[in-house]
Formats: sequence, C-alpha cells, structure tokens
Amino acid sequence: MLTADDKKIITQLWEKVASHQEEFGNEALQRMFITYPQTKTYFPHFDLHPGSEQVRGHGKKVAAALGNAVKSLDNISQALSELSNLHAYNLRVDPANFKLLAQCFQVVLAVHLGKDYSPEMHAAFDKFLSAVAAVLAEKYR
Ligand code: ZNH
Repeated sequence: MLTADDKKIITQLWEKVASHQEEFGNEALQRMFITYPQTKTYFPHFDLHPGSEQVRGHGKKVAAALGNAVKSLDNISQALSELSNLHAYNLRVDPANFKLLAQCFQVVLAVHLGKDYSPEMHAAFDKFLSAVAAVLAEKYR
C-alpha cells in the first residue's frame, strides 16, 4: 500500500526522471540483459547489442508506462490494465523478472541522480515498482 507520503515522494522523484525517460529506460534494460542474461530469452527478435535502437525504443516504452503509473498512483491497476493483459496472456514473462528490471531501474536512478536520489525516495520508489510488478502479474494463472 502506498501512503500519501509515498505518493508525494514518487511524484517528486518522477519530475527528475521525466526528461530522461528514454535514456533511463534504455540503460535499465541494458543493465538487466548484462546482469541477468536469462532475461534476454524474451527478446529473441531484438538486436540486444549495446547501442541497439530497438532496445532504446523499448526502454522508452517501458519508462513511459512507468510515467503513466506515476500519474495514476491511486489506481495503478487500471492505468496498466492493458499491459497486464499483454504480459499475462501474450508475453508470458515469468513475474520473477519484474523484480530484476525494478532493481536495474533503481541502480540507474542512483547512478544518475546521486544524492538527489534520497533514501526516502529509494524506499518509496521500491514500493511503487513492487506495486507495478504486482499489477503486471495479477492476471497470471
Ligand atoms: Zn514488458 C513489452 C512495460 C517488464 C518483456 N513491456 C512491453 C511494453 C511495455 C512494457 C510498455 C510495450 C507494449 C506495447 O508495445 O504495446 N514491461 C513493462 C514494464 C515492466 C516490464 C512497465 C516492469 C516494470 N517486460 C518486463 C520484463 C520483461 C518484459 C521484466 C522480460 C524480462 N515486455 C517484454 C517483452 C515485450 C514487452 C518481450 C514485447 C517486446 C516487443 O516489442 O516485441
């Protein structure tokens, strides 16, 4: 459950991210593919080399989806409902992978924002990414 404080902090943090969505999304994916190579198996149709335009484009989509969720913190489930269908019925990504991407995204924030990524932000954003992962996984059966 996100508290009112969490929501405020997440919204403030996203203001720092908004102008770097494509860059941060791309970097988080690159990190995920390097750190957890098994995640590459979901992207056999992608060029996964560093600098890949496909990965960059995908990173932009993923970050934009997170941005959408930030705008709907009171109803993440509704905001990501289409994506939840896609991941559960079409892509069938093992939900364990959501945690891996979440971790990589947090490393990107720490690297780029440094001291601006405060422990409070880290804690609130961790809860946010868990909530997103729960939504993306809620239709699996
Ligand atoms: Zn995912 C897709 C988001 C995670 C895998 N995704 C996608 C998209 C989006 C997303 C937005 C696009 C859609 C359209 O186009 O319509 N994801 C997301 C998010 C997350 C995720 C937000 C978390 C946080 N995914 C994930 C993971 C994985 C994945 C972890 C694995 C590993 N996805 C995927 C795939 C796809 C997607 C495979 C498809 C791609 C193409 O294009 O083909």
